Amino acid sequence: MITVHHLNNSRSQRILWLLEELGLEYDLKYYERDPKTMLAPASLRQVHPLGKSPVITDGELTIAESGAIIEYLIERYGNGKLIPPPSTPERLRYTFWLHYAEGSAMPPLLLKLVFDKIEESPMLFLVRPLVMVISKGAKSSFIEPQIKQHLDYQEAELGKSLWFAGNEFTAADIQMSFPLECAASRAGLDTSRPKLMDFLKGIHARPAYQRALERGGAYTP
Ligand SMILES: N[C@@H](CCC(=O)N[C@@H](CS)C(=O)NCC(=O)O)C(=O)O
Repeated sequence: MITVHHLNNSRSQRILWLLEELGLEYDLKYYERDPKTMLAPASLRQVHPLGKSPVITDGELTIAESGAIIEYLIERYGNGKLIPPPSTPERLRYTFWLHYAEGSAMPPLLLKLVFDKIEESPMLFLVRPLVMVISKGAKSSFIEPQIKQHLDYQEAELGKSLWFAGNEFTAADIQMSFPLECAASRAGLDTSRPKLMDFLKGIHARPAYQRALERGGAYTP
């Protein structure tokens, strides 16, 4: 039996969604973030040394990293679903987006989150102006232009087909959901990029997405 070690408000929501799309049975083990640090509890390190979510177990196997988990589930249980046929242009696009989501789209979004948190955190009155100058400088000179470049690129790509890998919905769309949801909630993704907003509307309406939310609990990335 597949067990998903699920951290609230996290990337593991994507794995629940994938399992629901594939119609597979799975067990769910819940972990709660520390409300102050937002880190996962130490108990998650007993499942995998990195202590990050998602991580799944399946029999003797323990698999971490969203992209690797998606590849495993699709290959082992997918029966050809949610993946374009091999040696097609769509398959190459699928592989690209599967890696791009965590490898390229997430890093600037994560940097923005870190700098936003720094700006909000309590600090000595005298050091605040200096911290603000450094943080705002990093955001305006590097982080925000990077986010814009990625969102522009994603918007243009969704102008070429209905979904990221082509005209069929695939697991690459599931993988891309998290950076887009993060961008919409805290990095300025809005209706000025209609294709991306339609993408979000489309995935949120999917019954499997809704079922995953019911099982996973509150989700506000
Ligand atoms: N690239 C990894 C990222 C894993 C990751 O950082 N997960 C976050 C949740 S979204 C986490 O576990 N955070 C809690 C912590 O770092 O303690 C993946 O896609 O699986």
